[in-house]
Amino acid sequence: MQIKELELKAVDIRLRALRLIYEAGTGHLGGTMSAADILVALYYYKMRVDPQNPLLPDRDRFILSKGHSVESLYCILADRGFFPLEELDSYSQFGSRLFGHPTVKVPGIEICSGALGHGLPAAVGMALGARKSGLSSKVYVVMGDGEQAEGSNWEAAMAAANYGTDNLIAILDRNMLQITGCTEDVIALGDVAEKYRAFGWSVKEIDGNNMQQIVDALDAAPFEVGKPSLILAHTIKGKDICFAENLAKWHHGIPNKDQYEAAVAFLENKKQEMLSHA
Ligand SMILES: Cc1ncc(C[n+]2csc(CCOP(=O)(O)OP(=O)(O)O)c2C)c(N)n1
Ligand SMILES: [Mg+2]
Repeated sequence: MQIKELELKAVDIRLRALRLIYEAGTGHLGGTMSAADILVALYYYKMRVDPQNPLLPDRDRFILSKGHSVESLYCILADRGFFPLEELDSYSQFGSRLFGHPTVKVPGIEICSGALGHGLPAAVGMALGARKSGLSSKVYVVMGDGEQAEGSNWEAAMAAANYGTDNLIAILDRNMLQITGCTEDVIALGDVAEKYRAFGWSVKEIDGNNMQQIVDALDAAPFEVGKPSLILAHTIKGKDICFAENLAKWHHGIPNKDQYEAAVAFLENKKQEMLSHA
């Protein structure tokens, strides 16, 4: 897909994910919207995955380590054909496999995630496994910035550099918020680019809601031979949900009817503007 198509797709995915959360009355609006552009670039542009054969040995692997942001991912997996689109209606319903956090019951999901701090360690193992098996697979993992407070990330970061896993590309959704407030007020993350560099990673900073920048960074990875790559993606939590941007209370806030309709109108309008400029 070209950049304009990817941008349009991101609007559609936001509309679908918003509807999922509104209708189910549960979900994580803020983080699913901040990461939506990154997930669209991965699934419609970059990753080698086959919805008809989700366990293809040489597929690229994706882990949503900040598993609470799963709604955009479900919408993408359904749209790509990993499972039927109609199944999205069952999100968070009793008996559905579309839980509020990803599980391996869902085709296309590689690991259960949501307990923060597990995605990067698992990704390091997958990257090493792929290399040892002679596969050209890349492993992509999306982490949260609040999630960086989990010490397991730093053990994994050290191991990844130690083993030179340059088939590992981590993307850090740096939206500056976690569940209770600003990351810098809860557990300060500070200069996270320098921290990862000090751990032996190669780092690029981008606007993580800018499709061109996301695509360019994904194309440039690995940034250095023999080093794991970190894309430090500066994003807006609640991106494009007019009343929810940059507000911690929308981490898992549920829109009321008026808010839902206003958000849908904003996104539909954005789509029309994009189409009229196409
Ligand atoms: C081990 C663990 N501790 C606490 C939580 C509760 N929790 C869920 S989301 C969240 C905040 C995550 O913030 P961040 O990683 O910045 O995600 P984002 O801002 O992208 O939503 C927390 C603390 C959890 N899921 N797992
Ligand atoms: Mg965050």
